[in-house]
Amino acid sequence: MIDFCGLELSHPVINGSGTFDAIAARRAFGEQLLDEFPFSAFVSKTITPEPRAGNPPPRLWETPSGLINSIGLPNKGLDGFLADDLPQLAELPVPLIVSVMGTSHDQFARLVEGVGRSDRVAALELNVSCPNVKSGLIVGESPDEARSLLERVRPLTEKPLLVKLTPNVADPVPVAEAAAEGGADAISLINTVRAAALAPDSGEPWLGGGTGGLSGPSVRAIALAQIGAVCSAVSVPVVAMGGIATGRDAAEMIEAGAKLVAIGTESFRDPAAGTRVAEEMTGDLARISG
Ligand code: RRO
Repeated sequence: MIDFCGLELSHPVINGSGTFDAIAARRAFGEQLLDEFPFSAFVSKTITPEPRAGNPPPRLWETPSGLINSIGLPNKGLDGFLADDLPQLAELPVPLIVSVMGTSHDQFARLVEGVGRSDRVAALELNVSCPNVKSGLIVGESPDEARSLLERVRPLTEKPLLVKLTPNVADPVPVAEAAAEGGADAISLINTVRAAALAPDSGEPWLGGGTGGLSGPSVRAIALAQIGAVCSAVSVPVVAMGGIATGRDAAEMIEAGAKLVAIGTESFRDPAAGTRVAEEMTGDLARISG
């Protein structure tokens, strides 16, 4: 068992927010999903206070070694999530971490209070790093903003607060340090790397949202560098994500100092990737650390 902010996890592999739809997966795979759930904790798709339709299509573009998304945060809003999704996610056999995003401190506060009071929720992740929504708030890019957001929401729940950071800064370390000083219990990184794709025929932007965020194997080396730097700087646990597809990839993140790893884009290719990576990484860790 791994202790992560007081949560007892059976192995170190969780999912990256928004990359595994557990409700749809249960419809597709039935009760087998619950018997063989690929992650040791489940992170929900990010929710906002009010419902959102998301960005116009197309929303995806495949690169030679990655995926650009411009999903734009479609979700049912806080009330819809609490009424429809939360009861279903609470049936998963692992602790539930709910990801939230607001465009102001007040919105974050409403989400933390609303989600935090449910005893079905084990922890919250503050998404301060979505590349596809013009939030008007630069929390994830500014240490001062990160600290003041945490100071505002920290008193509103006793549950662990993770903060998901963006790689779209020169250096994520000062933002991670400020979030930890403000009361974050853990840091997760990286979110997607800002990216663009042009339609082959017209040369116009392909994605309905204009630009998007790149994930998958192409970002793993960037993630490894940023995660290593953040792990050296903060004492709170770090959840590492960014292009992890094999046990070896995961083991390198643990060697860099991460406590947990998260699988994102690889789950679209292999829905059982979480289980596979958890099995593979034990041997890879032994080999790496000699
Ligand atoms: O929904 C999205 O477009 C999205 C989000 Br909220 C995020 O945090 N990261 C991402 O790549 N896409």
